Amino acid sequence: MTSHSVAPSSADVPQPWTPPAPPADRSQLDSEELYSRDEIEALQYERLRWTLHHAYNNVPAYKELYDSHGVHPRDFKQLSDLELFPTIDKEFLRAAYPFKALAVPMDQIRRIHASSGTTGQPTTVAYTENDIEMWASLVARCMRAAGVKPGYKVHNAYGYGLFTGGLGAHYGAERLGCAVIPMSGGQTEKQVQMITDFEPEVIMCTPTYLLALADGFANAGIDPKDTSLKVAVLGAEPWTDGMRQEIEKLFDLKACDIYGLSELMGPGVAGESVETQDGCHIWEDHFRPEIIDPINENALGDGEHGELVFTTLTREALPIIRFRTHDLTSLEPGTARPGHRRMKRVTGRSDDMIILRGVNIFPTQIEEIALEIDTLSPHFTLEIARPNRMDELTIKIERRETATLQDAEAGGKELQARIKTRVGCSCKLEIVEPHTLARSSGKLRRIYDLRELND
Ligand code: DLL
Repeated sequence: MTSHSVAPSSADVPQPWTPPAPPADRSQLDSEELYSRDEIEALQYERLRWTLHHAYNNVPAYKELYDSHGVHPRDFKQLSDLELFPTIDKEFLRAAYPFKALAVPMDQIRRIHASSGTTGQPTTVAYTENDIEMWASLVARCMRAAGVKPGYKVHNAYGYGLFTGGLGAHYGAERLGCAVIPMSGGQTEKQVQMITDFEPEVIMCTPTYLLALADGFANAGIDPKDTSLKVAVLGAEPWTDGMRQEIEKLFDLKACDIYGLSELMGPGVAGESVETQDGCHIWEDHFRPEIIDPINENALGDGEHGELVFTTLTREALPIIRFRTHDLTSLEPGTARPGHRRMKRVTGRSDDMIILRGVNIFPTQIEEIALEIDTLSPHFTLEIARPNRMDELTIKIERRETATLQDAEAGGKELQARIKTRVGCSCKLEIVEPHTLARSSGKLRRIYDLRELND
């Protein structure tokens, strides 16, 4: 039997994080948001020591992993020593399914979610009371940074249920002092009605679902610009600045990014500030990010593009140490919150990348280029097929309603040419009529791999 304890065994190791009471004025920043880089790193050091001991003492899988690599939490003497500890990935959590990675006994668990499992068997995500409080306060931070104010009404169209999006956003909005409308995903006509009747200032959903909602408004004869919405807090899938401009123009609102993943907590690991709109600040008082080369795992410096790896600093139920996210991005100095580093927009997941005759392609690259061409819409899919033993990529893209087919075809040629020069691959193109491609109901699937059908 493992003896579980949230407090570490060695007297020399710092105590776990305890949540502060919510401030009387909820529009105020948390004090940690204003910490300097030095203060953040000092806090990270203390919290990492706690996390390493907590995981080693209470989760046999971490103990086995570290013992087999000949490392011990005592070896952590400065921040850079984190690299001594091996990385983990989804496999580590799958092997511990359902509850073997928990570092506290079940009577301290208050919530259990599961990761979406789109890439295989689901993994468990569990929270203590403090974990839920931390999560709510970080989502509230992201919302406040995005321009949401206490007293606003929030239409929450992230999916409720095992997915962390719905309940994560919900608790954050309440924590900020907002009135939440727990709409969940889907039922677009109903969403249009609720937004029209309840007049929320804020919408939270995936960027592609907001595009689907714009269609829903148009079908109801309503210009999305005439809705009450002023702020959109969008995430859960990669999107581009071109998409932000599209959405801001369509709805006449400000759109900010929110990033997170279930394994770490859910939404709210990082959030974008409306003043700068220059990428998400990672809340480094609770998460320590690193960037590594996805092939050889070598550490990469700030500004270098690679795979994002995260360590939780305060999570009690499920401490996560050096988790490989497969998300590709870079770390940049903080701006609106100078002590916390920013992450550039995620270009994509390494497992969402199309490799076409040796060239790596992400849907975000296509999105960025398509949105530069004013006869083409943001609605497209990518089909990969192997008709004659050679991989072929076909982009199906809807013309804009305002463009003729002829103009859209000229735009399509331009798209192919720009993809050739900027991404380095040739592709086929099909212009399709408006409203013919499937719309998003949450995370949008853009890639259809038909190669197995051709083999
Ligand atoms: O998608 C959590 C979330 C919910 C984030 C609502 C933001 C808003 P998972 O289902 O575990 O959790 O998926 C996590 O989604 O590793 C990224 O690949 C992708 N992702 C999430 N947010 C962003 C974003 C939620 N803002 C995976 N930009 C992550 C790009 C994102 N990709």
